[in-house]
Amino acid sequence: MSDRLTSNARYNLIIIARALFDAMRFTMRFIWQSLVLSFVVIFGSSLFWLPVALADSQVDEIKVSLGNSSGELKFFPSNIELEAGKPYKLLLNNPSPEKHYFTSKDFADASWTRKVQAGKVEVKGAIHELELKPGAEAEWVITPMKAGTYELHCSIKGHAPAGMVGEIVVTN
Ligand SMILES: [Cu+2]
Repeated sequence: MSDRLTSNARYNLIIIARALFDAMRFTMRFIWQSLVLSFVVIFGSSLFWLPVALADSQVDEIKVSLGNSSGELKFFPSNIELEAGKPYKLLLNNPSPEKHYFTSKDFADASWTRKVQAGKVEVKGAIHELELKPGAEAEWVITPMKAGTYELHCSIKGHAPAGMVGEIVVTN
């Protein structure tokens, strides 16, 4: 009699242990599945947003030629449209046979210059105008900070009256 009870009790213990084990396994599987799911959701959404983040970090490049190879005294283009608060890389070049200036003091004052690179030289400090010799190129990384219409000209004598002027329009 006592032997049967003991074996019954042992049997019950095994049942309980197995039930506990099953419950634990179920819980572990549930936790794993939730982990994998949240992993997929988090990574999936970050992959989805990645191109947006990359696009935001890209700087718009704007090419401006000072004069042209046939010696016209103009900026190409002469009208530059920018958005305030957005960074730009102004790629200036001089394809003409003579020296020109990119002069826009008020625009420079209303903007934040990150760097100016000309040749292999990086220029720091306040920039109001850039001198480009024939064939020269310069890179001006700038963020306009204030909306407005700013005049642009070449400060070589006679060039502005001959038409070497332009406008930089900054909108909000
Ligand atoms: Cu000029």
